[in-house]
Amino acid sequence: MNSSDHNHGGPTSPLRPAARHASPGATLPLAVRVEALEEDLVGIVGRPNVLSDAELRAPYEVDWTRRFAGRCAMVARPGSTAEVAAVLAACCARGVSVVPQGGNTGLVGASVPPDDSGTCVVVSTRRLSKIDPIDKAASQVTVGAGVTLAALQNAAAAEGFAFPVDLAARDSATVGGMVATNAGGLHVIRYGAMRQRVLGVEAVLADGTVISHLGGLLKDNTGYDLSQLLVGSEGTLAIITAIRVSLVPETPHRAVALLGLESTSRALDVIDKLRANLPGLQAAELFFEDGLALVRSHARLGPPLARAYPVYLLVEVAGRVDCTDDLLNALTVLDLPEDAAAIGVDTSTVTKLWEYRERHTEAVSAIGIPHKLDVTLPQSHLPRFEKDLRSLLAGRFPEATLVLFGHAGDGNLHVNVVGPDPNDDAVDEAVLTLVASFGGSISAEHGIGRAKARWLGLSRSASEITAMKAIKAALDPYGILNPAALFAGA
Ligand code: FAD
Ligand code: 2HG
Ligand code: ZN
Repeated sequence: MNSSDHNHGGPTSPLRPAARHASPGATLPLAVRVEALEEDLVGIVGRPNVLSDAELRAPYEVDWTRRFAGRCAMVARPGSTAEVAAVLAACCARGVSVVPQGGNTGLVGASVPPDDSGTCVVVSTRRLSKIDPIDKAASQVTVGAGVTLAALQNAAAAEGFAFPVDLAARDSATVGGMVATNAGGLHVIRYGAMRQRVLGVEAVLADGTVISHLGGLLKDNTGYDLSQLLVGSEGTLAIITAIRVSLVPETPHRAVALLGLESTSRALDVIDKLRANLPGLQAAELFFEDGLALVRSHARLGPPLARAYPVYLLVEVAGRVDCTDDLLNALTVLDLPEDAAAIGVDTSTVTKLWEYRERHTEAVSAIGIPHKLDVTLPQSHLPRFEKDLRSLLAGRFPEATLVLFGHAGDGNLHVNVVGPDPNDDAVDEAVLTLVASFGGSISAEHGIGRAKARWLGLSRSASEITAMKAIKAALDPYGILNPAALFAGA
């Protein structure tokens, strides 16, 4: 490991000596320790980067869904890896817990304080926003954890590359947060999720120790892969400060088809056929008639097709040369009625067609605070799961509105349930139990966070959870990093 600081230009204030081996000073009352910590943090990141005023803290204390909120003592905004290290060393020495936060677009409640005690520190990574020059020979780049997905995508495009993980929260979600959640998104069928793009990370452990492995070597069998261990760790093992990612060649030509279909089974059949005929297929997104109606009324959009269909599938193909004919030829094989497809090849039509799918999340939020359940099923079980889910909700939660959509090509459905009290998790329990009965996963891409910690055992065995807890205890022995995430009651 070398311990180079990716953001070496950052620190302006003198760093306090790290209290690495001090055990949390638990002998003093927590309120006294938190007060002393504020002075420590001001000494590390400077007064303007310690937000303790309620109004300044507020945007960091509630999550995107509004279902999860809490209160912290302060928000610390370090500007370099060295500052993150000093902040964590100080929090560890004072025995004060830390919630790492990037863009705060996470959907499982783990980026905000877990309760109203006002005793934790939110560490925001947004100032870690440096993008190194692209290593063109290797098709790689190192970026700070606070770089947004859109900024990384734009930097890659400027040099003829693409960063192919994509999601609707691209303007706010940070690369660090996307690594911490192993974000999936819209192009997993072609390029995989974040895990497949991460070649190495720099991170700070709970006691302030920096670990750094940003060399980007393709072959590197030198023991445990600590970088991959941090992918999907949801801020429970370390704060990621920089990431080395792999890029792909830019594919500037895109073509999209929005198809109206009669059933979910038919949508899966279409996906199978397109996969076989379209090597450039990069998205296969599913939504339903009621979800489309909600999006259309929220976003004031006209109908995409001449008539309504029960099921919609949005498919996208992209390449280095025009791929419109590829898409049209592949659609011919499907034998669809003529008016059942809307095609987009220019940027404006492509963007418009994507709106019908991408705006589901905000349209759901506009009608209430959802129970948001992000699940994967073995693909062949999707139609049966959909049927059982609809009858389960109609029978047990008649007041519920279900908005179902997702990445059908990955077997990933987003189950949004609005109506039941957001503080009552009976509906979460019922849906996740149904998912487990199909051999599915209770979290496809958003993570476990706070929202699903109680049900981790539905997807992971007791011995797996014990092994995960052992790793947590080894890297964060005082349990100060995101204590409410992942493990219930940890
Ligand atoms: P945050 O919300 O700030 O944090 C998320 C988690 O990561 C928390 O546990 C936090 O503690 C931890 N964390 C953040 N930064 C760090 C760090 N530097 N080091 C250690 N831990 C850290 N997700 C998908 O997978 N696919 C989608 O298609 C998708 N679409 C979305 C669309 C919308 C409109 C919205 C609002 C969200 C969507 N998401 C999607 C969810 C969200 O954008 C992702 O989970 C994203 O990865 C979160 O990034 P963030 O920077 O906002 O992280
Ligand atoms: C998406 O695919 C996101 O749009 C958000 O993962 C899903 O809002 C949701 O449930
Ligand atoms: Zn998604």
